[in-house]
Amino acid sequence: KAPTGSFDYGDTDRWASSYPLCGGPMQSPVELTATRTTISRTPKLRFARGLKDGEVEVTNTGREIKLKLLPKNRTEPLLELVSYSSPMNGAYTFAQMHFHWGPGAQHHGSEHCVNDQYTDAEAHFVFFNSRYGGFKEAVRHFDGLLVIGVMLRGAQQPGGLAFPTLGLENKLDTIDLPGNRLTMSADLTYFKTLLQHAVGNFYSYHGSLTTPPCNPVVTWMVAAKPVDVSSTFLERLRTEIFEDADGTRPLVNNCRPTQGRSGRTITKHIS
Ligand code: BO1
Ligand code: ZN
Repeated sequence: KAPTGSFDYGDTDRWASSYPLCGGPMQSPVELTATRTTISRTPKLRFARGLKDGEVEVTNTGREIKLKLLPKNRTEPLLELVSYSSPMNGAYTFAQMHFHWGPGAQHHGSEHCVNDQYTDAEAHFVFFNSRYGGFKEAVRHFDGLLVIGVMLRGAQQPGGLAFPTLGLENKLDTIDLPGNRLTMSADLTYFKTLLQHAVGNFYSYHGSLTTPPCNPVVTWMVAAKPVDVSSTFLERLRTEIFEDADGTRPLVNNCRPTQGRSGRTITKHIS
């Protein structure tokens, strides 16, 4: 048995031998298509608490780049999303955001596939159900987590709604190796705009964490439309961020292949 926390993207079919849940039903990601999909008119989602200026902690975990918000007063969630209709049916508190990306060129880097399209990368905004008070307790419940996925498309000159990199491109050298982290202050208002876009038209289904231990406790909401991100930024993620302490293996291809849908309902929500 592999040590806790150890898994390999070259070997996704064997995750289940160390993490049984990864071989179970209701796994993520999946292919999301407009056909064989239920359409639902969904009331606009509300943010109970919003993002303002804040301190952000950015970590190279060796698997991904992860962003956390650092609240000044730890009892106050910095971002809470509320909806009393399906698929959320409650309030969810923001935990962290991270990216998945590919090796570039002809290879995709998103985990989900929307309308037969993979994109260069995918951002995940991870929330836990506020009724469970924290992530650890939430992963023990069917309705414990909400992850909002935003498909990212590399663009020379991002137009329209572009992904906010928060000035991270000037600081990548400090998080090149796993375990490295930095704290920076950032204007987070644009994240709210992006999330507002994502929760306008989206696909939802019940799935899992896309990494071990693959708990099938995630309400997935994936934005129907991809968002642009600078292709230079993506290329720098692929070449300047490493998965090993020696800085010899670039961190690329941290995306799990799509999993069987096996009878699950996918709903397309239109606001
Ligand atoms: S994902 O959004 O399905 N790719 C995903 C996969 C794994 C996690 C989160 C989201 N992992 C968990 C860790 C916890 C940690 C939590 C919040 O993220 O297993 O230890 O507390 O950062
Ligand atoms: Zn993810």
